Amino acid sequence: MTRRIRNPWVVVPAYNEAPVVGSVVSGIRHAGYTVVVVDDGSADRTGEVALLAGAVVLRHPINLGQGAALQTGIDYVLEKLADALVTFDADGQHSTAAIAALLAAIEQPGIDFALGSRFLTGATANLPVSRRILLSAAIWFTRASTGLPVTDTHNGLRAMTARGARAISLRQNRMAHASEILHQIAQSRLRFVEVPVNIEYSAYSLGKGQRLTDAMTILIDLFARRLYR
Ligand SMILES: Nc1nc2c(ncn2[C@@H]2O[C@H](COP(=O)(O)OP(=O)(O)O)[C@@H](O)[C@H]2O)c(=O)[nH]1
Ligand SMILES: [Mg+2]
Repeated sequence: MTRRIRNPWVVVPAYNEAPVVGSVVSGIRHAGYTVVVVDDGSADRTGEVALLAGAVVLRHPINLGQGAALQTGIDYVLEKLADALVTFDADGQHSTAAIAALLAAIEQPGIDFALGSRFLTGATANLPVSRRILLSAAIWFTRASTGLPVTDTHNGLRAMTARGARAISLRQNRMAHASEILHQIAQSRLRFVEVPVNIEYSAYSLGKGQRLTDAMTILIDLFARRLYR
């Protein structure tokens, strides 16, 4: 028997995404979902654009990083009695079709997390070679340190039940929160599945995605993990 999700929310962290966040929000709204955008201290009109497109908008007065933006969104939707949530990037890289697939995965009994993967059969991973190399290293480290047999680690597209969300408490800044989530999933002993998702690498997203310095930060954070365990 499957569980029935009644009140799913889509949580969108956004930092200076005014050119694209409007179409991202309206795509999610058209797919039938309630969405909260966490405007992470943007210097542009991200918050206004998201609001006009039909999102609930929360604002950080200063930029706190993607992990903090996600945690603000997670706390908010739990207060709104969401029974599930999907995390979704604001930069147009994610496809709204994935939302239903991820939610269907956590409707399976005993599954509290569905993690988007670019590297499962069914996904087309058209990512640039430099990203692929970077990700391979991150995936290798994360598998080794969490013991979770994941095929993708730094993918912002995921779903979790409210119970799963309550087991997550992000403290890592910048992009290191992606591996932090996996560590907390491992610690929670709740079950996860991976779901194939396609990620679009547009000129826009490549222009502002993670850079090599972020990758170094991720690797250093992975090594320093004992600090917060
Ligand atoms: N880079 C960055 N992204 C943030 C921040 N806060 C929120 N975000 C959002 O997090 C999402 C993922 O960021 P992105 O740079 O595209 O990462 P990538 O696609 O994993 O390389 C986007 O929707 C951003 O708008 C921040 O401080 N820095
Ligand atoms: Mg991106």
